[in-house]
This record gives sequence, structure tokens and C-alpha cells, in this order.
Amino acid sequence: MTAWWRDAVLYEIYVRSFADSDGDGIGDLPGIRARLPYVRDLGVDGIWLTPFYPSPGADHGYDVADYLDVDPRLGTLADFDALVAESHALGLRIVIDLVPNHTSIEHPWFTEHPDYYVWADEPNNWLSVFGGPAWTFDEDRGRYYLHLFAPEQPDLDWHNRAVQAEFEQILRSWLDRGVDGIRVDVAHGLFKDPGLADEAEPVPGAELHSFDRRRAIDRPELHPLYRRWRDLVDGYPGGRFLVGEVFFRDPERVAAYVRRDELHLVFNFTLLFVEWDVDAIRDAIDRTLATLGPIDATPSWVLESHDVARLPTRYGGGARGARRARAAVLMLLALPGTAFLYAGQELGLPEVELPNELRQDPVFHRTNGARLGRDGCRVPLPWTRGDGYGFTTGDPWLPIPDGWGELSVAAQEEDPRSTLALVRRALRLRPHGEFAWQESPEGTLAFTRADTLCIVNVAGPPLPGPDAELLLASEPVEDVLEPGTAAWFRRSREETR
Ligand code: TEU
Repeated sequence: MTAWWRDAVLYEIYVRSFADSDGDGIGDLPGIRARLPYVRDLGVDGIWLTPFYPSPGADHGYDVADYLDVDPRLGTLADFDALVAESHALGLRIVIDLVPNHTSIEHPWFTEHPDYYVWADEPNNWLSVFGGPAWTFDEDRGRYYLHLFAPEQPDLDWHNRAVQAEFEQILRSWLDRGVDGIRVDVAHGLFKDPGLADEAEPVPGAELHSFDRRRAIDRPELHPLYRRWRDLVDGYPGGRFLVGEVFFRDPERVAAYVRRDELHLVFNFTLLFVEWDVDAIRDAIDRTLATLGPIDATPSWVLESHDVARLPTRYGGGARGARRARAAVLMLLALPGTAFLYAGQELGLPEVELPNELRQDPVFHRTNGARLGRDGCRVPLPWTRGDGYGFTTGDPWLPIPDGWGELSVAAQEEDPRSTLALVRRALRLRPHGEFAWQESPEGTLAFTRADTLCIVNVAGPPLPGPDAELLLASEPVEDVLEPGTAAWFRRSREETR
């Protein structure tokens, strides 16, 4: 078995925001095809595409109306096949996003197969992750249907065997089309408590994170399902894999999903939940390795995605946040396992503060603005300095801020000290081999991967570099690593021994 994904770097493309080929302001598959050389030159191993299926767009593609086609605004199945073929020719793998917890309310199943969904005469106390109750009354049927997300995203009833059979077919069809991996959206969801019992303690505000629901999700029925999916996927040649979005704060709860015969990989979001704090970062790494190591599961690392605020902003914003985010990306790419980069992270894009009237995320609208939602990390990419920033010839679906010309790919390609240049070099020098912590002063982290030493000065005093060859640093390093700096060194043979 070629388990190439065990130390791969995968690049997440939020399809609407990457590159628009036809001037409608929305990124599309031909746009991505045209930018494949950029992705190849970055040095990643593959691409994860967010959903591109026909969708009314209540949650921008995560409300799927047809699992086997491409949204006409984003291209055609022929474009998809060409994207796969061209990616493979460039040595890039393709991972697609499967959304099995819910469909769009406009999926024909909702009318033709109401028994595919979860219904109740009286709603229980479950809350929607996007705000408000998780139940909506259906006038025609006189009953309530469940939606852990938006009302336009009714939850499927996974206890219905017919639903299970539909998804096996869907998995096969995309594997037959040549995809290398499949991300399973809300992989901790799917099966709900069949008794639909109330949550014991509905924690106010807990709806934000679906991991805080105890009864609705994380059901034992998931594990036999993933064992069957594992068999199905492993029946295809070439090291295909499933990566689950298992959204729990604790890595301990995630581990059950990556036992040897279940999902190949899970996202490990621990670093998403911690600030630029040395103890919290070390703890996230330790807990991840301690839970996954003994079961021989591959750790994965994520600092950014289409669901969370951009890293430079989370780390305090401005020059300081930008600097910390650059250091963090060197740390990310030195950790053992699979790393995920979110398109735009390589440019150091910050979160964008959008005027409320332009916000589109249902999270914003369903919470009456109490939560700003995720539009700020989904602003289209700036490719060039000029008009439309090279993203579109029309109006981008979210405006690209003034001043982003300097953050554009074109601008950063001219600057050897840019974040883009740093990420490209890091992807070429990315270390492999055994991980081990090394002693380091307070406020700093140091670990080795075989003979590469990675030092991160999170918030310690200026740290003198070791007597070793400097491979790469997130900031110019004279004699010391200032706080908010990471660097990779090659240890001499002497030290390695
Ligand atoms: O996210 C699932 C999930 O748990 C997140 O919604 C998370 O709780 C939230 O973003 C925090 O604000 C997946 C997708 O990644 C997300 O984009 C979709 O909106 C969601 O599923 C529904 O399909």
C-alpha cells in the first residue's frame, strides 16, 4: 500500500475564492485548472477542493443538491475530469469533499424520499451549529425536520440503510473518476440518537462547536460504517484515503475514528483552538502525538481553514500577528504527519473585516450578527496588483480589500523575503524522520526531525541560535531568534549521534 498521505502537505482550495475564469465573480474549476502550475510550484502534494456540486448556495456548496455533478456556475464534469488529469500530470493529488450529514433542501431526495431524513412531531432541545433551534416545521408534512446546520440543510437519517447504500455508490463514482482522497464533512455527525432525547445540559453558546453536543453525534454506529468505507476505498489502487472532519476539541475523542481499520486520517484541530502561547502549543502537540502514536495513526496539523479566522489576525493582527503566523507555518511544516495549508495562508492574508451588509455566511444571519461568521477568511485571492487583482474580470463575490496588491502572488514572487517565498522554500526543505523534543529555554520550543532541528521562539527572550547550519528562518536571523521567529537548522553528525 502506498500511504503517501502519511507525510503529505495538502492545499485547501475554497473553490469560490481561488480563481474565476468567466467573469461572474465566483471562482470555478477552469480557474483552478489555469492556476495548477502555481500550486505545483508551491511544492504541495495535493489539493483538497471544497464542494463544487450543484447547490442553491445556502452554505456555499455545503448544501448539496446533487452529489454526482458539478454546479454549472463552477464548471462541468468534463472540467472536473480535466482538472484531475492535469493535476495528476503535474504530480498533484486531488481530494474532494463529501457532505454526508445533510443534503440541500433542494435535493430531490427531500421530496421523493422523506424517509431519508430525520423527522419529529415535537422538536427536542437540540441547537443548530449555525444558531437557533435545530428543527424547522415543514408545512406540507406537518412535522419538524432536523438540521444541525442551516434550515436549508436537512440532516439525513443514517439509520436508513437506503441512505447508506446511496453514499456507497457516491463514493464509488468519485473514486472511479480518479480522485485520490475524500474529505468527510462533519464525520462525527451522520447518525443521531434514534430516541432523539434532549441534550442533558444544553450549554449556552455551545452550538458554535458541534463537538459540544453529546447525544446528537459521535455515535457508536459510525465505526462500523467507517470500517465498511475503509474496505471500499482500500479496494482501489494507488493509496486512496479518507480524511474525516471530526470536530472535537480533544484529540482523545478523535482517536477512535482513526483506528487501523477506520478512517485513514482525521483533521487534528487542536492548533486551531490555541493562541500563540508556548505551553498551549506544546500541549496540543503532545496530546496529539500521545493519543495517535500508540494506535499508529497519522497525526495531521491545521492552522487555517475556510471555517476559522485567518492566522495573522488570530495571533494578534498587524505586523506582530503576521510575524507569528510566518513562524507558525515553519512549525507546521516541520511537525510529523500530514499538514494542511489553506489557500492564501502562503500569502499571509489576514482576516478581512467586511461591512455587515456584504456578509453571506448563514452563521452571521442566524445569530443576528452575534457571530460574524466565516466570510472574512473566504475573501478571494489576490493574484496580481492590478484591476480585480487577477481573480476575476467582473466583481468578486466578496470585495478584495484595498492594499492587497502588495500581498498578491505577483508582488510576493518578486520579493525573496516574502511569506510566499518562505513557504515555497519550506516545502522544499520540509524535514522527515523521527520527532523528538529538545531542551530549550522558557518561552521557546525546540524539536528535531532526524537531523533537522526546528526552533520556535514563541515569546521568550532573544534566543541565540545553535552552532549549526541555518537552513531557513521565518525572519532574518543574525545571531539571535527574536520572539515570534522560527528557524530550521541542520545538526552536525556529532550532535545527531
Ligand atoms: O464544518 C462543520 C463544523 O463543525 C463547523 O461548522 C464549525 O463548527 C463551524 O464552522 C464553527 O464556526 C463543516 C464545513 O467545514 C463547514 O464549512 C460547513 O458549513 C459545515 O460543515 C456544514 O456542512
